[in-house]
Amino acid sequence: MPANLPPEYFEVEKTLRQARTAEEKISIMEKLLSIIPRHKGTEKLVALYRSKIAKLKEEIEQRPAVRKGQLFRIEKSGAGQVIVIGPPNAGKSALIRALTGVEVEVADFPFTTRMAAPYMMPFENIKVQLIDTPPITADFMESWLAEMVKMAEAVLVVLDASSPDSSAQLEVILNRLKERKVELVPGETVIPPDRFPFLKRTLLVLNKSDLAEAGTLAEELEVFFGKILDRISVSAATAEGLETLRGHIFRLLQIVRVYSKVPGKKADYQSPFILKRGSNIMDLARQVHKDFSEKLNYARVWNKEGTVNGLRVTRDYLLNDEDTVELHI
Ligand SMILES: Nc1nc2c(ncn2[C@@H]2O[C@H](COP(=O)(O)OP(=O)(O)OP(=O)(O)O)[C@@H](O)[C@H]2O)c(=O)[nH]1
Ligand SMILES: [Mg+2]
Repeated sequence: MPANLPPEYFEVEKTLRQARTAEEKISIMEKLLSIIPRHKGTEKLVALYRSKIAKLKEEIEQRPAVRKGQLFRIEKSGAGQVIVIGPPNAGKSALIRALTGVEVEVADFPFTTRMAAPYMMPFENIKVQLIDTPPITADFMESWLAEMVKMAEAVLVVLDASSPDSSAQLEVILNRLKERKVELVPGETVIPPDRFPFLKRTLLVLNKSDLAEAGTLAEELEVFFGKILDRISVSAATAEGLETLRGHIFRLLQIVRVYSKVPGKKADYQSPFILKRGSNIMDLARQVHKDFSEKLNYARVWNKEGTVNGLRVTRDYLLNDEDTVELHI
């Protein structure tokens, strides 16, 4: 009996040839299983893929522990580190390419990205470090990925808004991280420093908004998850929503930019000091110079809006984004 396989089957089957790792092969074969129509003529093929997947899973289980425990960290750079995670093919790399202008490898098959890699995203007068990562699936997550999420200041979860699998994939990601003691929380959450399990401020990025099927994911997520995380619709392909996304990423970091100035001179607006939101004059003084932190007498502050204009303040004055400060010994 003929198998009558649809053309999509052969498209995906081609990518199997390029698959190198067991994880990759499993992911592609599962995709094939979801495409193959079920009838007498395809029984053998379905059984074949099932047994291949089972063998590969065994192979993964039996890998030596050293590889599993591999440590991996990326040196922080810029105003903050944001890790970009998600299911295969969601467009994580495409999004990073669109935000940074760097030629990140993007392709139409799963597990294109195999290693974590840092890229710098310009935002106004600062740069934010974005980390591209290999995908997370129900069958596989790199052992070091959860550790890297713990190290980052914030998380972007990229989903393909045109895919019917995205809600289920989000659930897999949330659960996988939870198993490793990482919980993803909304962007405005204030996190106590000694909080355990780790809470990470997160934004859901619903990518591929340019595709016709992309309209319903936001609603679907609302039904499944309620308002657990903030979300934004974008398209890495057309750049729709990307400027808004940049602003969201900046706010996710919960930092303020402060310009320090010498009396009688202009501040350098191109190189702000970066402080955590909630920092005061004394925190700034410590960053500017040891002398200031030891001998600081008072400071003068100007704000962005022009409503604070050279106001004389004490050490515990709370700083706002884009304040200009003159430190006086
Ligand atoms: N239409 C459309 N296609 C997109 C968009 N973003 C990414 N793609 C396509 O989606 C496919 C996957 O993109 P990648 O950026 O490689 O996806 P990824 O999430 O990095 O995938 P892995 O590295 O395998 O985890 C590619 O064919 C991209 O061209 C988008 O906004 N719109
Ligand atoms: Mg990628």
